[in-house]
Amino acid sequence: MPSNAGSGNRREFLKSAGTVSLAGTAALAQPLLGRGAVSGDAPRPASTAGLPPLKITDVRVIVTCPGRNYVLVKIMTSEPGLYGVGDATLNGRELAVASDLEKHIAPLLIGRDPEAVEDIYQFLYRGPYWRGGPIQMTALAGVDLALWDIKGKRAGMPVYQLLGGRTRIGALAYDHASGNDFAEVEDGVRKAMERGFKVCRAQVAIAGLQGTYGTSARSKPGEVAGPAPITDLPSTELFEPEPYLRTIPRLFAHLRTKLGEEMELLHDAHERLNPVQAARLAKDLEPYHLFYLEDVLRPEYKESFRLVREHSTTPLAMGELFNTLWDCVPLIKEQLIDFIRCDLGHIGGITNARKVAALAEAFQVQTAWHGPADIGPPTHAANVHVDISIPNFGVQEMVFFPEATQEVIPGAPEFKDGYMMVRETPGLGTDVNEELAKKYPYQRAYLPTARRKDGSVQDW
Ligand code: GCO
Ligand code: MG
Repeated sequence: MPSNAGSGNRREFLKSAGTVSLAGTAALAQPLLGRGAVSGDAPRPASTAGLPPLKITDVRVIVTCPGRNYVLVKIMTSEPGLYGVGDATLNGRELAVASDLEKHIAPLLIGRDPEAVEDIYQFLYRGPYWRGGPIQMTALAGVDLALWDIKGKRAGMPVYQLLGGRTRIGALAYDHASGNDFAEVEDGVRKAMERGFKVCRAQVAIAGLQGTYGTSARSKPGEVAGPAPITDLPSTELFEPEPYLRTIPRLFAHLRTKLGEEMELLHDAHERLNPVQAARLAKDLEPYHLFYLEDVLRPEYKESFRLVREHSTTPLAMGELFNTLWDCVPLIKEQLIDFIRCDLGHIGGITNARKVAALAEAFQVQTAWHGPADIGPPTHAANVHVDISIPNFGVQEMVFFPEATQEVIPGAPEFKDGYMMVRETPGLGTDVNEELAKKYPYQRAYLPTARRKDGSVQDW
């Protein structure tokens, strides 16, 4: 039992950015029964022909805030110099995931064979009995990405090669445009077009409401991801469905009149509507031929997608708040959506995303993985490795990371002529500079919240 593995001084890590090491103690506490024989492991023969057996020797959890908070997982192995880096960032609950990784998950990994990616995924998902949820699934994603990174490095191949090889030249990317009025949004879409984007999301502030999702943080299309909303406590926005429902179709009417039909446009309703409002919006947007309408309903109400579907041919995307494969099943198997847009960082990483993608393929649903600034470069890289190796990829949300983030967590995918490209280096292509990370300590930050005019709670 690695129960006491360094519990004392590592408590300190929660107070600032830092590196948490679990080397040594936990490994020594395990009776080593042979290859891979750690607690909860199955004895199995070595599978990597010609290469010596590998063991996880250390798990480091790095919390850093180079512009906004990120949680990185660095898994060290018994092969000198061979390690993997994963991203376990959950916006606004970073320390809960870091603590899960450090206190509960890392001790289980020491001594284990890092090549057994699926087995480790199953063990960590089903092993604790309590399963799913954003905190646990983000922690799993951090581990999963680091393991795929190790596998790629060991094989000497970029991860997409291990997933079956290329199916396309790059991942069609979309940018974000937003503004206080239609002209500002139009300007934003034009800038995205000039930069080479073929797809752009459009969000506009709603007159009379204070703050509107998607119109403040990333207001400069084609530029770096906006600053994290680092406020001591969450801000409060105001939302009313009626003005929102009247404004959005007019925005797209404006954009189509000014920009024509060529540019692909999409919109994120951000889980704020009820079923009949969602159906109305989808129907009213039909003439403007959106690439898709995103998250019209809250994730709990999968059944309600049927109503939206029955009333409109506007393509629908959903999934960034899903945490498991089974969250995706109802919408996919009934073809109630056209794009599944899970967050690889919150559904357990590449291992689970491949299954979601394969399930979607069988029902003619395409992927559109979540790619905001609040997940780190390793997840963005993982998105693209999957995008370019599956047959049913749709589109990829992307951001440009600020310089400080690029220095601390280098290797994010590159943008070229409308597409995202991963680096051709072995593994995921991303890394973490642990020394530099220490210069950017964690800062408490929350997502905004929202209320209705009568003061009641509203989804943001
Ligand atoms: C998107 C998302 C984000 C989320 C954010 C929350 O489509 O990019 O909706 O903007 O709000 O990831 O942390
Ligand atoms: Mg969204």
